Amino acid sequence: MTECTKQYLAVAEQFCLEGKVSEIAPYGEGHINLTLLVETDQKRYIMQKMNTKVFPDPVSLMRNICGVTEHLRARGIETLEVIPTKSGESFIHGDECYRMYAFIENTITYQKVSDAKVFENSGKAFGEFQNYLAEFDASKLTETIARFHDTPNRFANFKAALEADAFDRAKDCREEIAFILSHADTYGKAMEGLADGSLPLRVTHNDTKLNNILMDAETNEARAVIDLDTIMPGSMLYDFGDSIRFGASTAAEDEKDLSKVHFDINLFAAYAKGYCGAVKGSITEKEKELLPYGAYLMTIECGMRFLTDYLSGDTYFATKYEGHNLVRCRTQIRLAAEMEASFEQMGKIVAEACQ
Ligand code: ADP
Ligand code: GN1
Ligand code: MG
Repeated sequence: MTECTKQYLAVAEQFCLEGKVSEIAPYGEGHINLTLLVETDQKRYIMQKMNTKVFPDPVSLMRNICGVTEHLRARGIETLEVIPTKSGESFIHGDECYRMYAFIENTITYQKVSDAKVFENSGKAFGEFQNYLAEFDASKLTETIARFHDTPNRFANFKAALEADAFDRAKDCREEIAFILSHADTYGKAMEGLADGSLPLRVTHNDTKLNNILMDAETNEARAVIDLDTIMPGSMLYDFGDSIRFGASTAAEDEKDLSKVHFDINLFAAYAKGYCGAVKGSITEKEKELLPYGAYLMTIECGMRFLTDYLSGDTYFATKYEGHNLVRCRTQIRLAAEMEASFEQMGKIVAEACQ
């Protein structure tokens, strides 16, 4: 039994598992929760130590997840299965919070787009997911992170972190800071549209990166949308945009060699084909017009979030080395700049994909 297994065995045994636990090991590439693969002699599970600093109300969070997964399951859609604790709770609620999911077998999580078809399939699945959520009663949902994609507020947080410069790191990222500051007038369109009603408020996933969807290991078709922590009212621009931010890049989110990082318009087109094809029955003209902007917005917002975390001493995103958040910020800035220069082409692609 490994040290890791020993450390978490007592936790895992509090859940209704089939079989006897043989191994527990860290798993996946998520930036927020501590994810562990739990193996028994009969089945595999995913156990997560929930990040209660990021999600301060785990009770409401799990109520959201149980509600959404029941909604999906009732419609025959494959989704996360919450494994209850032996006392019948949906998670362990204590100084540390843990939850358990059935492992969704015969699937692959991609950290980078392997071919355009996979990305198109993920777009179709996120689009369909958007349609399923449209039937979900938003009043049953708690906002798990306040102002999650309120970019102007993210910008205010960034400026506060810069002002404080608590770790004396601003000197290492002058160029990145200048880029974020110089784009201040581009951050408001989504929030303004939601506020004046010209953009519909929908129930959205809000964290649609490629590793938050499981693809079938044999067919490469999407099997299940996962990481349901941030399902909240939001805009379609967020879901479309965040997928593009992560997937329509020629390199990983944390590629150090920026010469390898480019916005790939062909991958954008593949995703747009899948996503717009799925939502064309409900997407509005204004949303169509702003989807390219949504891609830019989610990218620059994420860049500013990475930079804010770097300036604040890396307390939000999991990092593997000092400077990891700065490296991530740089790729996002590079992508956002290239997207800005491609709005016209992106617009044509979206218009065509919506027909
Ligand atoms: P985080 O919020 O930290 O991103 P996720 O819920 O996205 O955590 O989980 C991290 C990774 O674990 C996913 O990218 C995926 O590879 C894997 N994973 C999570 N849940 C399951 C599951 N039920 N079955 C198979 N793999 C899973
Ligand atoms: C986080 O949880 P994960 O790793 O799927 C983050 C997203 C960011 C993303 C950047 C709750 O996603 O908002 O876009 O990292 N999730 C949360 O990779 O903040
Ligand atoms: Mg995730």
